[in-house]
Amino acid sequence: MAFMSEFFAIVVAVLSMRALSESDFCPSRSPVKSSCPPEWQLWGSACYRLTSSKYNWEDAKTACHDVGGKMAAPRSPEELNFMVDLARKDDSQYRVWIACNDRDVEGAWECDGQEGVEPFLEWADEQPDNWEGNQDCVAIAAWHNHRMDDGHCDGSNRAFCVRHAACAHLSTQPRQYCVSTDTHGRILNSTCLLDHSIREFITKGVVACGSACAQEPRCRSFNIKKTEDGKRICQLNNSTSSEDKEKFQKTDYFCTMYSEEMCSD
Ligand SMILES: [Ca+2]
Ligand SMILES: [Ca+2]
Repeated sequence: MAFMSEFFAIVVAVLSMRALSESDFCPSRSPVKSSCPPEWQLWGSACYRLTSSKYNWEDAKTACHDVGGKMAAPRSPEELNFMVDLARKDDSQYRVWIACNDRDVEGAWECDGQEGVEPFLEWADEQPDNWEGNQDCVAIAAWHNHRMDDGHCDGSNRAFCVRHAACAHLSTQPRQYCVSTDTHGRILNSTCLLDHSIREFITKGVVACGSACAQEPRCRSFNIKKTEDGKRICQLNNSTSSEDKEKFQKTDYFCTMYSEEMCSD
């Protein structure tokens, strides 16, 4: 019960929290703006850029990782149009890799980030043609009317990279944290973001841990872990559960995560 009363205290005093449904997406009217590092362009809640050099498809994936992102695949006509404009500004005759391929099974297209759904594919006329029986990697090209073409994976092109935008909170506003709940609004106990700790220490509770996170510029979320002897460990994380879904896991000890809201726009 002590834990619960702290939770309610935090709602009133420090952090305007909202119950969320199996997500740490926290819509809020507080002023938040998305921002991108230099050389990246903001669209929605993500940042996009082209690699500065040309690579084969596999190396292009690495090049995107090296600049802090991953190779991008558009998920909607609007996103495709944004990416086309980005490439066009740079080179009117562009041909740029996206993160789609049919290397495993010919004709079965997979796009990174679109698992479990039908991939978004806008093929150019007469594409995909698997030319010479060996075209398994997808590019968008000016020459193909700004639509998709399957190409030889060892061909050399620039690539689209994408990364999350940072949420920049206006300085007068307190930083906000959301707690994930199940569909009934119950707090998801024993679910935490693992392997992202910047530092950890024994804490009095949620308010103290939340304040420590608010004062640490790299902190994006925090875990409260209860040890067997009843101590509470505050763990400051440099990521959120939406940025690393795989590491947002059930634990076999008492653990709750509070996450900085994601930018809604
Ligand atoms: Ca193919
Ligand atoms: Ca082709």
